[in-house]
Amino acid sequence: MASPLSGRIQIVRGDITRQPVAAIVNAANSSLLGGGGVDGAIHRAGGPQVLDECRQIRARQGGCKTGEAVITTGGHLPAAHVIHTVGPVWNGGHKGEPELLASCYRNSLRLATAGRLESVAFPGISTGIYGYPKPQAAAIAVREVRQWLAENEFPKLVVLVAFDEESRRLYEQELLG
Ligand code: AR6
Repeated sequence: MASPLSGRIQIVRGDITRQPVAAIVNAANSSLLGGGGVDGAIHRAGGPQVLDECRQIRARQGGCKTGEAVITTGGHLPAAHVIHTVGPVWNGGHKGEPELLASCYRNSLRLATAGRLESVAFPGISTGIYGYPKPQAAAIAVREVRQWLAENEFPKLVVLVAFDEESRRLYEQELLG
């Protein structure tokens, strides 16, 4: 039987900067000043307004801790907002990484719910430069999104963006399993 939530979670293979959603999530670092990977791509596509708001948040609260999230405009992106969250660096898995990664998803979704945002797209937080194994990260992403959607009316839709085929397959397995 199809889960009642199945229509509210989508898997898309592609570039998160192109997603026509209310908010995209950025896999940032605690400085909030940009970096490589998806962070670099989002700042390039979003333009100076995104960085400027990140700087203002940094001046106010000193950046963003691992597991937490902040929200800015989307600048030139199709998405109106960017939710910046800081994933854990993988360090073998016994340094609180699973809990911190779960917090990234929950705190990002909390901002989306608070803003009554219709749709949010996530990249595989921590699964690039930060080295989190993709299978474990996909399991946490799907578990946290499912649980959040079961308990909240917003966002109506969560898009899990897979940058490569392996990630797409892992999300699909988790969603069907
Ligand atoms: N669209 C969707 N997914 C992407 C894109 C894209 N345009 N580009 C990369 N990915 P990473 P992290 C995938 O390294 O591991 C930055 O320097 C990528 O294949 O961007 O959380 C920050 O400033 C991978 O699966 O983020 C931090 O210092 C996933 O996005 C650090 O990297 C995340 O890869 C954060 O590392």
